Amino acid sequence: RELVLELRRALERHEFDLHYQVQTSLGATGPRAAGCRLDYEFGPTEILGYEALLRWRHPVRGQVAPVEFIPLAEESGLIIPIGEWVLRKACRDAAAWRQPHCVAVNISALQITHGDLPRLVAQVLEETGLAPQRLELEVTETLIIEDREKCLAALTAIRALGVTVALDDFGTGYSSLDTLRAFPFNRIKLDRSFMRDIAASPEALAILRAVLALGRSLDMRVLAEGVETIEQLCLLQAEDCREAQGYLFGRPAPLQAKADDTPAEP
Ligand code: G
Ligand code: G
Ligand code: MN
Ligand code: NA
Repeated sequence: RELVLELRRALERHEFDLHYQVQTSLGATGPRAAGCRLDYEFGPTEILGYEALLRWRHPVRGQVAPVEFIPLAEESGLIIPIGEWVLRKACRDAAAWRQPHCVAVNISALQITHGDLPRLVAQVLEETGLAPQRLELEVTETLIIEDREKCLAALTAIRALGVTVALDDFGTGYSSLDTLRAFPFNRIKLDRSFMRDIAASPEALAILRAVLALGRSLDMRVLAEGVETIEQLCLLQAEDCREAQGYLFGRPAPLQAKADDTPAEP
């Protein structure tokens, strides 16, 4: 396809960019739901980190959505050089932030099955001077089923560097409890489909509770994705969920060179 050829050139033409979305703590000092408004004063203790999200500014088509080009990049193998660019750029950006917030980077299966990801991560950390504790890699379960053995070895080696690992989009696709048992995740990111239904659906709420309990007993943090409303935030606080991400706290946006590293609202 034509788009694949253009994707191939996009790296050298500097058409990629990273946007960042804040991940927040809902603990005692985090943002709280006060009545029906958000008590919305971020300080450094409330921000857990920022997730890096890839953006492609196509010269003619304009912004192309990741859902359109990431599958193409994966099929064509281009996700390997693109993913390397993302990792390097995210670590370089984070190393320059004035606050030592964490940065979370999404990883595709091919980067593990067809590359030496632990070596790349070690190399990029050394190059950029970013402390390993400030980097988190987000993987999905579809990645793990590609090659379970290689994935386990790679994630274990990456953890040994001091980098943390999150299971992304948990509760969709091929999630299995065995993966949680066997893999060294620091964090579970509960898929945003559960947030969408949570106020209306007793089942979604029951699943949130079960995942929070699972996280507590496996010693993994649980982050709720896709939080858009105060009502959802209230529910999370009532359930003692400690971490969240979503449009309520901030949309993915380019980072401004501000003291608090808060992305600008688009
Ligand atoms: O903003 P949002 O439309 O960015 O992202 C859509 C999807 O694209 C998400 O599932 C996200 O995980 C994925 N994605 C965004 N950036 C990257 C990236 O740098 N690498 C990979 N592999 N996936 C990404
Ligand atoms: O799959 P992953 O979780 O990495 O992808 C993050 C995706 O979720 C991005 O496309 C991002 O733009 C999107 N996203 C982030 N917060 C929200 C939200 O509150 N609501 C919805 N609908 N999408 C969100
Ligand atoms: Mn993610
Ligand atoms: Na996700």
